[in-house]
Amino acid sequence: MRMRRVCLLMAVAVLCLGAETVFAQDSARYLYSDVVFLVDEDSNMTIDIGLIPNGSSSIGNFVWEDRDRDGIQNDGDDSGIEGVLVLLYSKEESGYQKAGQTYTDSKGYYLFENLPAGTYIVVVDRDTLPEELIPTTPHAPGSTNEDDSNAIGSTDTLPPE
Ligand SMILES: [Ca+2]
Ligand SMILES: [Ca+2]
Repeated sequence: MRMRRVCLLMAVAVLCLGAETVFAQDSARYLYSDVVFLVDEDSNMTIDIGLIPNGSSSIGNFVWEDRDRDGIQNDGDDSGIEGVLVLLYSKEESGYQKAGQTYTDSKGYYLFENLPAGTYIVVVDRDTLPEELIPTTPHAPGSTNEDDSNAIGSTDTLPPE
């Protein structure tokens, strides 16, 4: 009699697991497992929570001193600027929200990885730049996306509008 009941409950558990596979894709706060049935003095050490990065996209790349003032990254391997605070903002329904921050490395490079698809703005904190430097020409004539500058504006308030 007892065995028959367990079989029925296991069938219900399988049904629940199928439904929860769908829920696992949303962004709600709490993750929960499939149903676990324990009898007296039982032990189940197989309930594990697997996680993956929320996205496979990335944004970078370079903060540099445009020594010849042409708006193009052609200023030598030592033109990158280290230690610049770079902030990432993601566009949400309520406006831009901070999504991360990092510092440029010793060569002037920065990278935000494992991002979900979306709309973003990269922000540089000028307080972390050498004082004498101002932005060069963005999207300069003769440049490409790979070697141009993307600093198109400035603001005293965050998030940017
Ligand atoms: Ca240049
Ligand atoms: Ca660029």
